[in-house]
Amino acid sequence: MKKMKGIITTIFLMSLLAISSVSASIDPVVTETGKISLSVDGLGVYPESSGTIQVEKPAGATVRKAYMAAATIWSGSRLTTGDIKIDGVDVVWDIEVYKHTWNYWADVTSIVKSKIDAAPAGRVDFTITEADSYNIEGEILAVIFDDPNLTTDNTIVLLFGAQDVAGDTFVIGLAEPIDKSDPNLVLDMSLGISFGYQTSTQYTQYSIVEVNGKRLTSSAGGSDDGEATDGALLTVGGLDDSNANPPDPNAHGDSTSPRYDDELYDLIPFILDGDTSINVYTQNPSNDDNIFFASLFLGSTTAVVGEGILLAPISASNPVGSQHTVTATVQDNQGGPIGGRDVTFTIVSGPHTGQTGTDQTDANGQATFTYTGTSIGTDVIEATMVDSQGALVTSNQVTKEWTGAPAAPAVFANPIAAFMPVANYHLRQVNTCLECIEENLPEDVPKDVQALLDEMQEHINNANTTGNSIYANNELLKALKCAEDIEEKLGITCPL
Ligand SMILES: [Ca+2]
Ligand SMILES: [Ca+2]
Ligand SMILES: [Ca+2]
Ligand SMILES: [Ca+2]
Repeated sequence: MKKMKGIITTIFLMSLLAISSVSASIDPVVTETGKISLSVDGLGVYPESSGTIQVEKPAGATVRKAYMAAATIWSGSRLTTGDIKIDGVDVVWDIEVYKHTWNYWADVTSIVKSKIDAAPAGRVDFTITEADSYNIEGEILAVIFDDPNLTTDNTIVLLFGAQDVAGDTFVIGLAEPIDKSDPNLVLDMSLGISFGYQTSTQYTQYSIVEVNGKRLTSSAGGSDDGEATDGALLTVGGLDDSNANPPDPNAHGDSTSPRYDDELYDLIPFILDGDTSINVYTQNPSNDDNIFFASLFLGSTTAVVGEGILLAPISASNPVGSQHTVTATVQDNQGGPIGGRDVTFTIVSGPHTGQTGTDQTDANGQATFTYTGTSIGTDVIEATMVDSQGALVTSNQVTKEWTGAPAAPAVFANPIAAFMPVANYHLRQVNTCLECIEENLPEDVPKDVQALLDEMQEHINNANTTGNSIYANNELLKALKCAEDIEEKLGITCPL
C-alpha cells in the first residue's frame, strides 16, 4: 500500500508515479546537477528516544535541498506527522512505502536550511526525536549543497523505496561517456539499510551488491550508525565512512570485523572508460535487511537514473557567428533508448533567452537542437519531454558561452573548384596570409588597412566567381599584393 502526502514537486511526482507502479523497490526520487556536493548521515537509537544526526557543511556552501528517509522496525506500525522531529520541528512525510517495514521520505529543506546556511563550515548537529523509539529503527539525512568552490558539474541521485529482497536493478544513464582519465571523476554510491544486524557472533545477515555484473560487496548491512538492538538498527554510507570498497567482495565479515562494510562504495573500478551506463543490482539473501535508501554522487559527471532525459555537451565556448548543437538522450527505466519521443529545447537564460526548438528522438534515443550565436554571453539550455507516466521531465542544464568574434577582416577565400593546381597554390598562400593578418589585426582597424582588406576581398570574390583559372590566378596574385601591403602597414611579416 502506498500513499502520497503533502506538497510534491515535479520531480517527486515523477518518482511517486514510478514507486506506485513498481512494487516495493528503490527508485530515484531526486536528481540534481550542478556545482553541488552531498552530505549523508544516519542515526538509530534505542532505548533512547533522541540522538544527534550531523551534516558536513563545505565552506561557503548553501543548502539546495535536504531530505529525510526513515524506517520502522520489521512489521512495525505506521508513522504520522511529528512521529519524528528535527530540532523539535515535525517532519511531514511526502512518500510512504510498505513492504516488511514502513519506509518514509520527506523534503526537510525548510526545516534545516536556515540553520545550516548560517552555520560555519564543518559539522552541524541536529537533534532527532522519535515518538516511539522501539517502533522506529532510524533516520537518514541527505543534504545537497550548492558549493561555489566547486569547479565541475556533479550529479547527485537519491533513491528511496523498499528493496525487493529477491533482487533489484537500477541503471544510471550518463550524459557523456565516462572519462576515467578525468582527475575529478568520482562515482560514489551509498546504501541506507535498516534492520541489519551484524555482531561479533552474528554476521550471516547481509545484502550483496553487484555493479555491471561484478560483485562489489557481500556484507552490506549492520547497525553502523545505530546500536545493535531492535529499534536502533540503521546503517548508511556517509559521514566518517570511507569510499574504499570491502577488500574481499565475497566475504561476509567475521567475529573480528562483523561490520566489514560501511555501505559507502567507489564504483570507478566497476566501470570502463567510455561507458555510458552503470548497472547496479542489489539482493538480500537473508530476507531481513530493509534497503530503503541509496545515494549516488557522480563527480564531474552528469547522469540520470530511470526514465529520463540528458543533455550534452555540458559546456562549450565558441565565437559568436558560429553554430552550436546540443544533443538530448532519452532513456527508459532500464537505460535503453526511447525513440520517437518529442523533445523541446529551451534557452532559459543568457543572451539568446527564449529561443526554442523541437525534435523527435531517433532510434538511439537522441534529438538535437542547433542555433547560431549572435550575442556575447553565456546561454543556459535545457530540454524537456513528457515521460511514459505523463509527467513533464526536465534535463540537466548545459551552458554555451559565446565569446567575441575574432577581429574579422571581412575577407575570406574558399576552395575554388575550377582552379588549376597553380591557382590552388596561390589560394593556399592567400588563406595563410589572411589567417596571419586576422591574428595581428588591431581591434580598431585603420582606414587604409580596411581599404586594402576590401580590395583584397574584391580580388578574392573575382577569383571565386570566374570560371577562368588564369584570370582567377591573376586575381589571387593581386590579393596577395594587397596582403603584402597590409602586412607592411601593420608592421608584420606573414609566412607564405
Ligand atoms: Ca529508535
Ligand atoms: Ca555510516
Ligand atoms: Ca555495515
Ligand atoms: Ca566503504
